[in-house]
Amino acid sequence: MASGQQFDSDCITLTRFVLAEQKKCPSATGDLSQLLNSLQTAVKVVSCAVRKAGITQLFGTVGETNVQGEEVKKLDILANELFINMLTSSYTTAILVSEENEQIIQIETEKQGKYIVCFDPLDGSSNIDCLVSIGSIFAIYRKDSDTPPCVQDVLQPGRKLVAAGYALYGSATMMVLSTGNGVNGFMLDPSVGEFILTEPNMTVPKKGKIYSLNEGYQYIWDDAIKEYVQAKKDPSKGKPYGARYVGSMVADVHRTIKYGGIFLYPATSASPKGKLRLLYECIPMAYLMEQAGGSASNGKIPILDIIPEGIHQRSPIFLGSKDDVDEVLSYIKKYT
Ligand code: P6P
Repeated sequence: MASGQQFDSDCITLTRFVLAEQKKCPSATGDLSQLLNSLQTAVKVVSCAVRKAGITQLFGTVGETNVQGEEVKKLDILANELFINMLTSSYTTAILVSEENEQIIQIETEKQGKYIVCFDPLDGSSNIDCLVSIGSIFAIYRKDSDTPPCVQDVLQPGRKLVAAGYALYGSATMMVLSTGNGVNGFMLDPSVGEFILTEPNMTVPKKGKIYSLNEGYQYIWDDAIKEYVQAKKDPSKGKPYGARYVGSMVADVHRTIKYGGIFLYPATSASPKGKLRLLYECIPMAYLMEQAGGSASNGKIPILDIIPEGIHQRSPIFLGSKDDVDEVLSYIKKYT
């Protein structure tokens, strides 16, 4: 929209894009468009709050811990309330699942719609106070049953997703979204308050030159991961990869889509099921990665084929360029 003093009188805003996608689908009712517009309102307010956090005393903790046993930061609370309130008042959702809430959130009958949204309202919150990029992640399913909303409605594999996306609060704020026809990136123009299509048809390179995982756990990785990571550094096995790790999944995944390579959060002896949560971290990121031409696995099967058994279930995850994911899976296969 506004670049320097130039204005694009026909720029594609996220709202326009979503409406155009809706018009491509004759059976569409507009509910998904309404849901995504409510989501982007929540993201805009979170973005504003993140950028003012230091000034408005939103840094720091509220002295509580969430269902994951992690310290809850003030921005976490605000982000969670925004997502819940904006989605509830969109009249398009029946159930919400939040990283911050132990139980599912059932929408009151008079406001119920047909969608289920699983979200991490502010992922990477341990990075808030040091100004490292953080993000929001969401996954949208259709409620298939005509029985009253219950947790069973939520436990759907990623293959049944309607849409998924994330917001990255980095040097700029960007929403990256897929509704099943590829991946598109929308940069927030804060002077206008609109998300503008700046990265159409995002595609992950087939092979990359970056590996991304927390090397602090090296001594508690499985042998396959130890051998794979060692190989990425060994000049006798080809040009060594670069190492990059932000510690915010949204930032690490966004870089992986843009530049290629692989993001790994493997199981360790300390976290035998991995750390990242299946419903609102692994599945939406795996969906986006596959839509962008990459792949995502738990080390045995594609993430999108996993049937969730619990709303806060964790999973190992290996995602990124197809060739890089295939390579790490070949190491894992050697040890099974
Ligand atoms: P570790 C942030 O806390 C998070 O949930 C993800 O955003 C990130 O990828 C991961 O945990 C970082 O975990 O164990 O490396 O600090």
